[in-house]
Amino acid sequence: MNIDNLKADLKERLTKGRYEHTLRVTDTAAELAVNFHESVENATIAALFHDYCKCDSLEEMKQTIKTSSELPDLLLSFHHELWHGPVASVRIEENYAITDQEIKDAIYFHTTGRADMTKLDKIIFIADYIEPFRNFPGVEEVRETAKTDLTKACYQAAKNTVRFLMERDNTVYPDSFHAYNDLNQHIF
Ligand code: DGI
Ligand code: FE
Ligand code: FE
Ligand code: FE
Repeated sequence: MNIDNLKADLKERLTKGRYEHTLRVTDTAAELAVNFHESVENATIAALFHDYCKCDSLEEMKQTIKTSSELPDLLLSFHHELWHGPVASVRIEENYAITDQEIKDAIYFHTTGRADMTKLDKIIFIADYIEPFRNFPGVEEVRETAKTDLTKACYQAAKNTVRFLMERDNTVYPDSFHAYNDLNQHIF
């Protein structure tokens, strides 16, 4: 896969802000891959595609979820912010013949996390959370932790996200709870 062609496709599909976020996530993911001995190529591809469907219409994403056997209809009962990762994992196979399950999973689960996250899942989850322009409360602690302990950084990020959602009386997708509980058991 030619990275420059891929970036040109992304630039066309995404808003300027989303494209620039994608490039920052990609740089962050590549750095984490080096530090934690993961494939830089896989981290780069997963990061470039992680928000591939972020700017798609809700109607288009809804149709993909309804028709794809890989995507549970449960997604449709939850906030549409949760749709773009799973939908992207299906679209990139159709559009770029990406069949690598590790890459597809890291994209699929980048918003919620899941139980038993792979190292690539963790790298994309954290790169998306700590890329240099992110400024949520608590992000500095996660950035610091991510220098030495990827699993603990995921735990802190998952905990912040679940707490943030609950404080606002938002619903929490099951995989977000599964990620929190599973990471908790690995930390303590
Ligand atoms: O696509 P990005 O903006 O780069 O980031 P993202 O894919 O990590 O998150 C998109 C949004 O999804 C973010 O505002 C937090 C929200 N979110 C994460 N987990 C859950 C969730 N929203 C709901 N309702 N439920 C969740 O479990
Ligand atoms: Fe996203
Ligand atoms: Fe489905
Ligand atoms: Fe993102």
